[in-house]
Amino acid sequence: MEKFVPVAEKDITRAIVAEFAKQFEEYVESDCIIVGAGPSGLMAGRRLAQAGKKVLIVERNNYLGGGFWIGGYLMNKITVRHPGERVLDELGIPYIEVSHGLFVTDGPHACSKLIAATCDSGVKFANMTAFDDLVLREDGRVYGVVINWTPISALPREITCVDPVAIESTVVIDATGHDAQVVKKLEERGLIKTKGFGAMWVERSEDLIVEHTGEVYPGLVITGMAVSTTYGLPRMGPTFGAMLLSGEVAARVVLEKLK
Ligand code: 48F
Repeated sequence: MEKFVPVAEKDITRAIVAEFAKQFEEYVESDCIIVGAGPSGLMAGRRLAQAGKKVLIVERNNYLGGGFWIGGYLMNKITVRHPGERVLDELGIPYIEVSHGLFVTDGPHACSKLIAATCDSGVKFANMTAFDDLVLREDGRVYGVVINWTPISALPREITCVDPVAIESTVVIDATGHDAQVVKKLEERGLIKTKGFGAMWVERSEDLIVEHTGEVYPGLVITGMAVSTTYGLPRMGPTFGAMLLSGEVAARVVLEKLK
């Protein structure tokens, strides 16, 4: 059997540190920072990177994919309504049509393919990294985000006093799902008023979320369930076509702004 090449422990450590530092420094400034690696954030990132843009996705969890892994009710099945299956076709995700225009696929298969496709497009990730705040200037525009390692917030206050750092981008996308965490930072400062998502009404919600996806404040675009929370749209439950298509719309809005 072929043996592994001899490498010292210190060389492995050096490789990790050097490559992390190189990427981190490069992505201190990018075209677009997306907060949240759920289906809408991944889709937006993929479309932007496909258009040649420099994109960093900040994700507080170790795993990427948000709610796209397990779909509804911990049952590992993802539903998508027409025309969302266009994205499943593009990514080579197998699915079945259970009734006219209603498709079902396996969460792990769909999610892993979307993550891989997003990586393939050139998007970079800062996972285990939590969005903490926005970078705002007097001109009333968003210039970036303040981030910290996720474990910092889990440690007792008395043993942690770790200042966060800021990274900049021309545009920021809030793809943090129901919590709309980025938009909420504007609300805390009285710059915007969110309505909180409404009661479930799937027939209305998917179209409304895609229609309302866009710039909510200069330099800040919203996508996915953050749109629902911001505008008080009905919640949509365990169906995902609107998340994928909303991500595409967000990318189009950002590309327009980057022109
Ligand atoms: O929740 P999530 O999947 O958002 P989405 O893309 O899709 C919503 C659906 O999954 C589902 C639904 C529709 O079918 O109702 O819920 O709108 O992904 C949001 C991601 O953002 C991350 C979070 O861990 C998740 O992966 N996130 C949330 N807050 C922060 C964050 C934060 N402060 N910093 C970094 N990441």
